[in-house]
Amino acid sequence: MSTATQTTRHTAREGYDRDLRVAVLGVGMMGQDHARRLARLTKGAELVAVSDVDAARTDAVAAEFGVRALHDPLAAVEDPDVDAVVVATPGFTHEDLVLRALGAGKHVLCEKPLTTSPETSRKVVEAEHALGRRLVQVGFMRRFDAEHEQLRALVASQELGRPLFLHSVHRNATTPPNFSSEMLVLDSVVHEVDATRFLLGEEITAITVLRPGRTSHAPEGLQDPQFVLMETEGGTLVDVEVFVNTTFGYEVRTELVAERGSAQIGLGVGLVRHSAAGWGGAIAADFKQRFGAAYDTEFQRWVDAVRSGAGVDGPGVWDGYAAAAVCAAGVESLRTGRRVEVDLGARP
Ligand code: ISE
Repeated sequence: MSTATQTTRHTAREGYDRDLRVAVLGVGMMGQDHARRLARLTKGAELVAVSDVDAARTDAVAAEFGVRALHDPLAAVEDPDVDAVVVATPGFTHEDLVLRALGAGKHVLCEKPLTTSPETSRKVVEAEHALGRRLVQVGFMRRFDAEHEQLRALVASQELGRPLFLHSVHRNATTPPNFSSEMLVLDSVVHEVDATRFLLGEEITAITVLRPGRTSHAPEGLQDPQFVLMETEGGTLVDVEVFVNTTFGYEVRTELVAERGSAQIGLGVGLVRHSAAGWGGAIAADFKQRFGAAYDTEFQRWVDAVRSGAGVDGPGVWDGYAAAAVCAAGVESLRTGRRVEVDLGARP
């Protein structure tokens, strides 16, 4: 090709015909995992920088991957040598970072929550809408899990008829320090909210959060477990047992009950061993292990979508807003003990 006709596409609007230069903001447990993924696994992406409020951690992670250490995440968002950012900082920083990224025309993959309230998430929805193009994807990784995709396809095929119930279990071995009762809803049940919307293709219209007896393994003051009941616009009832100090492992299961049959995902039936000790298999230790492949797929599809010019391939700002609205209603129900209705308002 002659020089005169050569073009290099590299704008957020048109896509990229070179590797996408990505910065990871927040390199705690999840951000480090994503930095490793981008540096070692995701095709078409180049990890170029990391940033964290903890300067020593920023320097250590930057050195591990041989990339720039940027001590101010807002500067990283506006850096001309960064095309896209992964936001893995604490939730309360997301609003500012995502709005700045939109202002700078940068692509974003934002870990959940999109922001910490429905009002601020709505602001992000409006800001992206005003730009007229999709720049923000929200990190609900379950949508990239093969079993979740299969269950969604089964529902969509209507082979089993109308969905009547989803029965879900969400169990963690332990919680990090300072995990509050509200965080069971905001941090854990938020995935069930998105999974429900994904699996059924319907909005959630009401939520009730009940307080069963507490496990003795929960830190003082933590309401663990909780029992959540959600209602969808189509009349499906969704119950979730969320129990985050089981002490032994990570379990996420969902059973669909429909008019003509039922289907279950998350049984974790990998290797089944028989020995003098009995028979059985292994339980995943945590969500990084259980959903590792889903995160890998999520990142590859996001990078492919950004490079192609599509921008987003997965949950977007509306999904982040809907999850924030249902979870805020869930926190109100946890506090009052009452059923709380959810009204998302009009979608722009
Ligand atoms: C954690 O923040 C996650 O996002 C995990 O997927 C979830 O299972 C866990 O309960 C949360 O604390």
